[in-house]
Amino acid sequence: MKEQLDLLQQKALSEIEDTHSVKELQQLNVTYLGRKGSLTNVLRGMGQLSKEERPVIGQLANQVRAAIEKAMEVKQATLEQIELEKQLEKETIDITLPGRPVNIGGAHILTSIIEEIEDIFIGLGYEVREGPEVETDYFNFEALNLPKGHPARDMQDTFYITNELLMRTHTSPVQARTMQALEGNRPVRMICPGKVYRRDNDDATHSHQFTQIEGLYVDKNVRMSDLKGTLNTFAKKIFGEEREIRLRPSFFPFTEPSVEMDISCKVCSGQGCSVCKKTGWIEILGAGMVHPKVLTMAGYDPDVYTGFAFGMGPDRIAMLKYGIDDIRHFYKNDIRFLKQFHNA
Ligand code: 2NM
Repeated sequence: MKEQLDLLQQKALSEIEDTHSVKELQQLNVTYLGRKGSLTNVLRGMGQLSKEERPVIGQLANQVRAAIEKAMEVKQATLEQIELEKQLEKETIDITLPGRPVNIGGAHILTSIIEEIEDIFIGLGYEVREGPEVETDYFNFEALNLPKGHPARDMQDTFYITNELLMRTHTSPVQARTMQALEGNRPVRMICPGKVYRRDNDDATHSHQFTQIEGLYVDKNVRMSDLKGTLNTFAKKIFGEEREIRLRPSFFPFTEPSVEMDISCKVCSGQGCSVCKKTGWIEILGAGMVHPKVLTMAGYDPDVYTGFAFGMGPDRIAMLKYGIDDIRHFYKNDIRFLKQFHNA
């Protein structure tokens, strides 16, 4: 029996030595030391031993078990170390690889152009004001000298919500609200940027929703020459110092007299090309002296206060400035279009 145990130990130690994985080692543990393992098997023969032999063999068996366990422990540590090293090698990070690009967003081109226009007028002493996109009939039309029955109030042009509520068709109601809030006894110098809505079939030059910036300057002794000087300064700042302006007579219900302003064509420098339709001039905004009725309705005495107002479309200005040929590009949110302006 002693030989049996010696043999078993030898065999076990050599097999342990030959294992290549923790899994194999666990298998050996079962084979030699398990409940149905080789060592248990040998010890089953203890019954046939004499009284004297039994403790000797028992002690030897314990030594064999201890030796096998110790060998397994050592081997297990070695194997675990090897497996860890293999895993670490497999999982190394190559810090020289290029990083993944991080896509940083940017302002929408219309936001940028609106901010640029705001900055110009802030520099001229104007404040920026905003108002609701859902407006009352009164502020969108009535207060701007567009009484009921006026053709510009046509159902065809306006998104009505109820008889009295509608989507604003321009941003001038913000100016009517501002004047009213100042109660007719303080000067006003403001611009109001924002979204406006018109019932229109979308095409390259029309959108049912677009942007507007309107401006208003009311004080004692405000004259047409102030309007011209202000808009000339604006045109040169936004389109370039070499641009000329011209004013043509026009009509708006809320101003009298009314004008439209053109800038000289940059493409052909006034020679006439397809952009300016061979005229050498490009229309960019409408303006005029605030109608006495509008001042009166807002609580200002037109014999004491006068003012000028203007309105422009940032969509159109951005299209001219950057040669964009379709207004719908602004509202599709195609990143290939938008990102062209992120360094503009
Ligand atoms: C335009 C053209 C001319 C305008 C008038 C007013 C107000 F509120 F003072 F009456 N705001 N904006 C105006 C004047 C707008 O857009 C083409």
